[in-house]
Amino acid sequence: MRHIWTHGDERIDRTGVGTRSIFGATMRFSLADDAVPLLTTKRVYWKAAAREMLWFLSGDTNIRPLVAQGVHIWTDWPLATYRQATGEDIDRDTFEARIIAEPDFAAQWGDLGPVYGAQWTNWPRYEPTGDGLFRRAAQGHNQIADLVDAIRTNPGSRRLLFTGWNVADLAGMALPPCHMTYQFHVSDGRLSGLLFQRSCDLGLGFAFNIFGLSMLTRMLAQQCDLAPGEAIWSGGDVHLYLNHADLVESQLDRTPSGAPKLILRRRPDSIFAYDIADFDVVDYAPQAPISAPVAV
Ligand code: THF
Repeated sequence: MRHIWTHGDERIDRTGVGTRSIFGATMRFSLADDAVPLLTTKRVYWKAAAREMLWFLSGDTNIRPLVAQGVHIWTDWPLATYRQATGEDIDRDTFEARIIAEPDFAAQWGDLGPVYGAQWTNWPRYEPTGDGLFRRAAQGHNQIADLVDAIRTNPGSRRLLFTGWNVADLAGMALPPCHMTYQFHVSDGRLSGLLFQRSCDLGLGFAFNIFGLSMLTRMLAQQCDLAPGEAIWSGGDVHLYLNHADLVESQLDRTPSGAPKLILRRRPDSIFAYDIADFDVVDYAPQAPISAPVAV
């Protein structure tokens, strides 16, 4: 954070907010003994990040179940689309209340298009119709189910990966995937996860994305009877938004402390059967939360 804030290349980004950015960065964290990378220089709402990861795995792409659980991190994109399409100056709380109360409204305005969950569990698959044509199959490729099978049956593989970057579907997405490719590796009975993230909001999203990677790696390790290895994170454009000065400077003034642990309380029957109550974070005593605006 200090390096980017001091030496980052200042540029105008897609959102118009402006960033300081570097290109290419790697971090690695041990997941051994339940260790989990979770910022202590501000409170991170890890349950929101955990609910988001479970929502990806459910295959859902509508914000409705998130909003119903009090997770607001995806609301701003459908809200912007709604405001633009209708010209209505609806506030965020009213929009979220309608998403929860009115299923038709949620179906029309709450969907993000074929984003993470759709590609992870239902990547479009085509089958021949018999007359030289192809039609879209009812069930696509479930990359997550295939990954669990592959880790179990072929742990030495260098193809233990899934990706959300479906080129043909990008135009239909509210936002093309940022944390786009996850690769896994088994060595010495330990499972490590590596995430390639093409674009990283280091002030807000990163804390969620690294927690998600770690949680998913732990779940996969548990399902495949492996011990947790490392969480390795690799970023393309890694940036700090210029309107995050308070967030950045307050955190740089603080000293990290403590060693939070992620506990998996139960071993569900499948990678798709986890519930938020199956996760706990202990030994987490962060410093005060710092709020900051998200660039849409
Ligand atoms: N766009 C931008 N500009 N930054 C991102 O981090 C980001 N994401 C997702 C999609 N587009 C993005 C959305 N994920 C927060 C956290 C994650 C998000 C979006 C927003 C956020 O505002 N966090 C606050 C509040 C948390 C809460 O309300 O519980 C925080 O203080 O952490 C990156 O995946």
